[in-house]
Amino acid sequence: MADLKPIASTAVPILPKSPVVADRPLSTNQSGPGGPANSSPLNRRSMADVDLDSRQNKDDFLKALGAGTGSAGSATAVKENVDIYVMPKEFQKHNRVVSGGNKSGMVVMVMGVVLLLVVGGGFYLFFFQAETFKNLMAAFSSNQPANKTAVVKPVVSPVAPVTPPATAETSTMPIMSPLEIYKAFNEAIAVANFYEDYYQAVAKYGSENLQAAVKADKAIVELSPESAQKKLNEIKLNTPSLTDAQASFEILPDAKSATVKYVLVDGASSGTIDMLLENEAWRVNNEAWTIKPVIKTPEVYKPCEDRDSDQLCDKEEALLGTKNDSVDSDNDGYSDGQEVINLYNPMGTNKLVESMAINQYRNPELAFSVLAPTKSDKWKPVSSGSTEGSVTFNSDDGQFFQVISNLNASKESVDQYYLRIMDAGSINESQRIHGDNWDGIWTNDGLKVYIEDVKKKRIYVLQYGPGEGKTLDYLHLFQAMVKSFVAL
Ligand SMILES: [Ca+2]
Ligand SMILES: [Ca+2]
Repeated sequence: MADLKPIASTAVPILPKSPVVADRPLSTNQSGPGGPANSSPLNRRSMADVDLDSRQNKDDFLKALGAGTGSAGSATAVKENVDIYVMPKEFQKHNRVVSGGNKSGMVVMVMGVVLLLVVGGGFYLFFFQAETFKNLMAAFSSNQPANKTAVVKPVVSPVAPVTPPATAETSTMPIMSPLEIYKAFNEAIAVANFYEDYYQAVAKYGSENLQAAVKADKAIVELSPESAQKKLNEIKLNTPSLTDAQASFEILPDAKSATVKYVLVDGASSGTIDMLLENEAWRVNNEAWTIKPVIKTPEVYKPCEDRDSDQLCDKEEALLGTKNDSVDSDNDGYSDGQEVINLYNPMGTNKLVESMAINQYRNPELAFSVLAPTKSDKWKPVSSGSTEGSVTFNSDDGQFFQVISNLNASKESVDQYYLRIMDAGSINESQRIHGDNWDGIWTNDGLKVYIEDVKKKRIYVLQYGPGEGKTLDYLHLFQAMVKSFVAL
């Protein structure tokens, strides 16, 4: 039986060691084509699987196989060719348990159906009732009682909270304090160019009493533009700028009037303003100022940077495209400054209006035309008024040129006008300037000129504002603008 050893050594010990006799052969491999009906790998066993250590069992086994032939040799032949199919013990046992459990099967089926319903319901909630699903999940996670989780919260759309409608009382309460109202009134006066601007400020912020007083004045004040201007100047002079002033206000016990108090930075000037509550808003009724006399010192302006000393500032050269290190940028024998003041283009043979920054600005309503740097997007004109009014050309660095145009109903001469407005005693000949159809007078600081057309229809004021920097960066362009002025 030594020839069986190699076979045994290659056997795969899948199945439990047990006496072969315990596993009854279910069938043999004698049935020819088609093979055994029950040949699944689970229960397929061969001779190799037989426990060869148990000689007695093996011999019995072989004897049983070889019973038909009656010889040991035929038994050996059989062992080479026969497969034995056995159902493993555990499997047989297991099958016995299952086959006997019809009741358990029913329980499993019912549980399956219940599970299916639960899972299906969950899917439905998740996909079609997302809000409810979230609420349920939130309720579960916060361990709320079941009856609370069933409450579906209303869906809140993400819109701004609705503010309750204001009651009649709050909607008519004054929004600005007496101090804020007076401040706005004071600022409106500070930026007023014409008496009409002051009149509008009173209409907006003044009490009925103040409005009536100003209305009575208006007819007299507006007899001529000069008298209106003079009145405005007077008002502006008597209404100090409130920068750095200390201010406070007090609403009086009747709740219908208030007092605003100012102490100016000089410590000696102060103001008391009476305010009244009219039509549910604070109004300026009366103001009284004690103003310390100011000794006027002429404004000090710094000359501009002019690196090549050609009478054209560096900023002007940048605007016009000339060289700030060359006196004669276009090399035609005339200096840059000379060309600009005589209205020629310092970068070519043409007139100044051909320059890259200069336009001919015309305003038929205000009846004038000038050369202005509006071809450059750094300078923008702002117009106000129609028959009378002003145009301001603002630079992007806080400086401006301005032309004011007033009707001259009383045919006042420009000399009279100048002497009256400037409160001056005389005019130097050096102050005079003339155009093709106008006569003008420069102020002594060289930043303003009063112009009258030869028909005395209008008085124009042209002025240059160097801004906070107080540097005369565009003085030559302003002088050129004045020179180019035409009364229409
Ligand atoms: Ca220069
Ligand atoms: Ca030149």
